[in-house]
Amino acid sequence: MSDPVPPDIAAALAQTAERRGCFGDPVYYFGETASTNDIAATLAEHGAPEGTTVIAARQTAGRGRLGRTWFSPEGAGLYLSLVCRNPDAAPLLTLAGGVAVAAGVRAASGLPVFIKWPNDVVVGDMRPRKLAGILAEASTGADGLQYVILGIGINLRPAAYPPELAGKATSIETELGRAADSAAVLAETLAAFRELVDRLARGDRAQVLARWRALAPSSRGAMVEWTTSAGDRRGISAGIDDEGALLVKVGGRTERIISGEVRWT
Ligand code: BT5
Repeated sequence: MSDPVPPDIAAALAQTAERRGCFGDPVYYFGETASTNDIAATLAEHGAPEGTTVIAARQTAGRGRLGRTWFSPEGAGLYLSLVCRNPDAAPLLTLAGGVAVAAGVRAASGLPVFIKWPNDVVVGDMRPRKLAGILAEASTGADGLQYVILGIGINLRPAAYPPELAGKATSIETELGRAADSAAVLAETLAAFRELVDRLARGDRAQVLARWRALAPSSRGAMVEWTTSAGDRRGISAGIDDEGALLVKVGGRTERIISGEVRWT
């Protein structure tokens, strides 16, 4: 059983109903849950439509990629997951999620945030601090893709981050020096996401990629390092290709990185 949707969220969703389309409709709100991605996946298994949204005030087992933890204390962040079913949009959903969060945060707060490949929303150029993260989890069946759950965590207010996040994590309020309107951040993110997914569904990848590239200056010309089974490698970032892979110049060659961890050095 879900909890009542807080009035500020209900009001912001009502105000943006036309722009956000199916995203945020229906919405399920929980005071506490293990992970909103798990609830959204269970709902999707039971036929929940595209746009179904799960929001929690806190998560007890929020997760990132590759088994990592997403620190999700009460009141400090927005924790939400979206059910996405359009197979044409699926390949670039993570990138679209990053653009949507960046656009939503900018529209609702004015804070100039950027994207760090593949899915970090950050503040600051030289020493980027992470403000938000995106986790796309796909479920495939015999007929191909069934759904993708797009999980989004956005830090709104300062929190007692664990020591390993000190200096690496930040929040909208920390950066702006004033409170963020969390309901507006949510509603603007959903509206931006809807526009991007509509474009992908029409086969228009170019605009989504162009917006991502414009928000991700560090994806070009930065020194990066990554680990392969053959050891550490270094190169200069050279943008993303049309599938969203990071291109890196190593000597005279260009390598294509599709997953794993890249370190900006
Ligand atoms: C991500 O993973 O950045 C994806 C985060 C997705 C979280 C949302 S919240 C709603 C939904 N439900 C879930 O259970 N998850 C999604 P990744 O790129 O692997 O980054 C994880 C790393 O970010 C951690 O290892 C920490 O270093 C750092 N981190 C953890 N919590 C953070 C926070 N609140 N703010 C900034 N950095 C954090």
